[in-house]
Amino acid sequence: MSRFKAVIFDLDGVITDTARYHYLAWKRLADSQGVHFDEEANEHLKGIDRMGSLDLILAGAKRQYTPEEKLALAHDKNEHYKELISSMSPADLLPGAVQALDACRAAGLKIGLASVSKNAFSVLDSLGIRDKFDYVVDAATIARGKPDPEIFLKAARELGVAPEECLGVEDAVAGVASIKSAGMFALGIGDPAILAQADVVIPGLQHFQLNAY
Ligand code: B16
Ligand code: MG
Repeated sequence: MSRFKAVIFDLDGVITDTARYHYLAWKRLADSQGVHFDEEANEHLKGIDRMGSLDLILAGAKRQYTPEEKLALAHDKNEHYKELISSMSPADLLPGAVQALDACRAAGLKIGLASVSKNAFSVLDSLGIRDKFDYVVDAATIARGKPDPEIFLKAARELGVAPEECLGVEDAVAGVASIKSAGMFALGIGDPAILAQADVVIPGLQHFQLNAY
């Protein structure tokens, strides 16, 4: 028995490792603009939406960009990213991801997905797991990205479950903050020193144990 009625998962970094592809696409863009960008800087972009990520990268640029230029750069990055993820398959599921989803289903819990990625539906299809979710938030309908609680609250509302009965699963600092300000229990995936705000942190979903939280 679990004390939760729903589990709401993040996608990138929790179910599959698209962070690498985001990094490669942002790196090419940063290089083209003469802006320094490395894997450490990329850590700060995790869970941050596309335009927010671009603003963080361009903060290191020598000049100002017009809104039109920014849209064009974000578009180019996304085209490159889509090219990179086009060959994804079920082999790109992180260890334990399917087992965790199936354990939630077997326990009778609702399952939601709260990704700010506008590519989330196509990634789910490539991974072959779209039908494992009762509700997937459409990132295009979200006004405020993580760390705002909006996306997790929307998932809970659509699943018909009160926030305090939801378990949120996240790999990003901004994502954990989003879960906590939504009033949910936060399971962090990664390093406890980085995800200090999470209630519990595990290294990956292969360590997911629903009844332990
Ligand atoms: P897109 P998540 C986030 O997904 C990523 O962590 C973040 O790096 C990315 O910039 C964001 O999605 C937007 O993605 O450009 O595809 O719309 O972690 O919320 O699943
Ligand atoms: Mg993530």
